[in-house]
Amino acid sequence: MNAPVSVVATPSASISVRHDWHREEIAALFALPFNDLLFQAASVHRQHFDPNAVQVSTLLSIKTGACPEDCKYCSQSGHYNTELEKEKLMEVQKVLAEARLAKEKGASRFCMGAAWRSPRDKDMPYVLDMVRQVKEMGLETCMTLGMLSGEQAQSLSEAGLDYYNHNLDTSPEYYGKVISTRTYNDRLQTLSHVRDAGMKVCAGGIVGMGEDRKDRIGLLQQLANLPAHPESVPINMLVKIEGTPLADVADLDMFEFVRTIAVARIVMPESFVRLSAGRQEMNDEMQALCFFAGANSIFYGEKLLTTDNPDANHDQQLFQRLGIHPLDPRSECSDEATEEALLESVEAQQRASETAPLYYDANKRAAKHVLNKA
Ligand code: SAM
Ligand code: DTB
Ligand code: SF4
Repeated sequence: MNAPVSVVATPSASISVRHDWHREEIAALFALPFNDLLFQAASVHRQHFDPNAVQVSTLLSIKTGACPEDCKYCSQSGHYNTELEKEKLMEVQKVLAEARLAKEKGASRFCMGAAWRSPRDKDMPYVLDMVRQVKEMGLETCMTLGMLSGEQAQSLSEAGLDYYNHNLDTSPEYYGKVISTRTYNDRLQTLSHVRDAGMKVCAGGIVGMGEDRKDRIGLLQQLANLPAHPESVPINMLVKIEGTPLADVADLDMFEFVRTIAVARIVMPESFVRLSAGRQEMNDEMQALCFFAGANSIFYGEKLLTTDNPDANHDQQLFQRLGIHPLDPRSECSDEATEEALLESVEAQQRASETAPLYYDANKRAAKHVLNKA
C-alpha cells in the first residue's frame, strides 16, 4: 500500500482564501485517508461558519423544456426525448404565489430557473419584474437563465437580483464530452459579467457523469482559482434522466461524492457549498456525512427544476435529528445594528467560549452585507 500523503494531513490553524491552487495539491487532498480529509474539512468549516446552520433555497422552473442546448445530463434539452412536459415562461403572478409558499415553508432564498440558452430581450421585462416582486416579499433572489450579456447582467443587478447561478459543470477537459453547444469560455464570460454587475455568483458542477477524479479536481481548481470564489458552490450529483445520453452511466461511489464536498470546502473556505441535485437518492446518513464534510446549503421543497427532491417534512425531521437550524442571513443582525456593535458581540461570544471554534466570520460577513444594503 502507498504511504499516506502527509502534506495536508493535519488541519492548519486557518486556511487562507487562495486563488492559486495547483491540481497536485487538490489531488493530494482527495487522496487523504477519508477520516483525515473529513477532519480537515470540518475544521476549516468551523473556522468560517456555524457548523450547525444550513442555508435553504427553494427552486422553481419558470420556463421548462425545449432548450436548444445539448447538455447530455439534462431533462430539458430539446435534443433528447425525455417525455418532459414543456411549459412557456410562467406568468409573474404564478411565480409570486410559489415564492410566497416557499417563504411560508421556511426558505430564505428563491431561485428561478429557465431552460434557455440565454434570455431573449423580450423576456427580460417579465424576468426583471419577478426579481423586483420576489425581493419585495423579503426573500433573497437567485436566477439561472443561461448565458448573459454584460447588459443583461447589469439590468438584473439593478432590479435587485442577489445571486446568479451558472455552473462550470465539470473540468475543461471533460466538458466537451458533455456539452457541445456552448464553450467553457462562454461560461467563464457569463460569470465575469455577473461579478462585474455586482451580483453574487453561484457556480458549481455535476459529478457522477462518468468523469474521472482528475475531472472533479479540474472542476474544483477552476472554481477556486476564479478571481473571487463563488459565494455559493452547488455540487450536484447527476440525476439520471431516461432518454438522455447519460441515463445509464455508472454510479459514482458515495464516498467519492463526500470527498468532493470536503475538498470544495477546503479550497473555498468562505463559500456556501450546496448539497444540490441528487439528495433524493441519498439516505439521511449520507447527507449527514456531507454536512459534516462542510456542505451548508440545500434546496428545500419537493421539486428541484423538473426532478424530485426530498419532501420538506423529511428535511425538517433530518435537521431536527442532526441539531441543524436553517440559516437566515437577515436574522444575523437588526437593521439598527452598527457594524462595530456587531463585531463586538461576535468577539464577546468568542471570549465567552474558549473552546468554541471560530466560526463567526460568515455571520459577520452576512451581517455586513445586510448593513451595506440597509
Ligand atoms: N439553462 C440554464 C443553464 O444551464 O445555465 C439554467 C438551468 S440548468 C438546469 C442549471 C444546472 O442544473 C446545470 O448547469 C446543471 O449543473 C444542473 N443540472 C441539470 N440537470 C441535472 C441533472 N440531471 N442532474 C444534476 N444536475 C443537473
Ligand atoms: C444547480 O446547480 N442545481 C440546480 C440549480 N443549480 C438550478 C438545478 C438542479 C437540477 C436538477 C435536475 C432537474 O430538476 O431538472
Ligand atoms: Fe438547457 Fe440548462 Fe438543461 Fe443545458 S442545463 S439543456 S442549458 S436547461
